Amino acid sequence: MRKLSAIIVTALAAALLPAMAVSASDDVISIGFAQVGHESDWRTASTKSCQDVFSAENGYDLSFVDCDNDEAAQKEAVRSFIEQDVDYIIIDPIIATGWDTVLTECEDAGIPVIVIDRTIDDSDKYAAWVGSNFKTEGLAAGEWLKAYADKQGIEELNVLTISGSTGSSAQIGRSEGFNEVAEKYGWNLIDEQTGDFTEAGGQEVMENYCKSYEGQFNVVVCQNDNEAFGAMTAMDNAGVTYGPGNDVILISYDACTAGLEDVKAGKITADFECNPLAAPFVEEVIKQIEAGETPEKEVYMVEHWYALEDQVVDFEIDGVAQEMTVVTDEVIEAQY
Ligand code: GZL
Repeated sequence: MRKLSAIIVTALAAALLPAMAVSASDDVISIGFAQVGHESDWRTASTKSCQDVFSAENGYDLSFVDCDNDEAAQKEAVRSFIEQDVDYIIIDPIIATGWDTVLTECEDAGIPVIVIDRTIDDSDKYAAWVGSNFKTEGLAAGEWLKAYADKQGIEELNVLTISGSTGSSAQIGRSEGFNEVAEKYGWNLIDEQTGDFTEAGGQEVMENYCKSYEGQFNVVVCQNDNEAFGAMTAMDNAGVTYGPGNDVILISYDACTAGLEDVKAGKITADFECNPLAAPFVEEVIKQIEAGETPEKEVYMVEHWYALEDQVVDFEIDGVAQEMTVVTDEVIEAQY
C-alpha cells in the first residue's frame, strides 16, 4: 500500500498534468527484506523463494540485506528500509526479542511489516507472520523417537542435542517440544549445546560430545540438517556409527534436499521438515493489504516428517495421528 500521500500525488499528477505520463514505476511495489544470513541450505532456499517471487518482472523492487546472523545489523537494515521509504518490510528475525522499538518506528513511518519464518515474541506491531510451528516440529521428533524406539525394543534413550542459534524461535520451539516429550517418557537428556545452525558448529559440538560422552549416548538430535552434516563428520572421525542399525539414532530438522539424501543413504534416521518457501504466502498478504483487506495475523506452512520405509512408524501429537513420508528418489527430486 503506497502511502496515502504518494497515492494523492499520483492521482493529482494524472489529473492536472495529463501530458505527463504517470510512470509505470507507480505500479512497482518496493520491499525491504532483512534476512537472517546464509548459514544453511534452508536459508538459501528461503532467500531464493523471496527473490524469485519479489522480482522486477513480477512488479517488485526488492532491497535484500543478508544480515549474517548479526542482530544489530538486522535492526540497521530495517531502519535503512524506513529511510528508503519502502512500501513493505519483510523480516526473518535472527532472535525472537528486542523488536518493539524498531517495529514502532516502522509503524510511525506507515510501513507494514511482514515477519517470516522465525517469530517476534515481544511485539505484535506487524501485519502478519508466515512460518512454521517449531514446537510441533520438536513434539513430532520426540513422539516419533518414542514410537521408533518401542518398535526397535530400545528401552533406554540417552540423548545429545545440538541446538540451533540460541534465542531464535526455531531453537526455542524445537527444544521445548522435544524436551517435553523426553521428560514425559523419562529419557536421559545428557547435554544440549548450540551449533548455531551451521555445519561447522555441528561438527565442533559433536567432536566435544564424542570426547566428553564416549559410549554414553545412543541418540543425537541436530536442530537443522547442516548441523547434522557436521555431526556426521565428527562421528566418522571418532568411529561412532549412526543411522538405522548402528550405534546412534540421528534425528534432524529442515529436511532440505541434502538432508533427505542422507536419510535415503541410511545416515539420518528421521528428518522433520521446516518449509522455507514462504514467499508466495507473503505475496498473498501484500495483495490483501493492497486491496484494503486485513490479512490473517498468522499463516502456517505445511510440513512433512520423513524417513525410510523401515523407520516409518505410527505416532501421535496430542492425540492427532501423524503421517510420515517415505523418502524416495522422487521425493528428493521434488524437495527444495
Ligand atoms: C527455521 C529456520 C532455521 C532453520 C535453519 O525456520 O529459521 O534457520 O531450521 C536456519 O536451517 O538456519
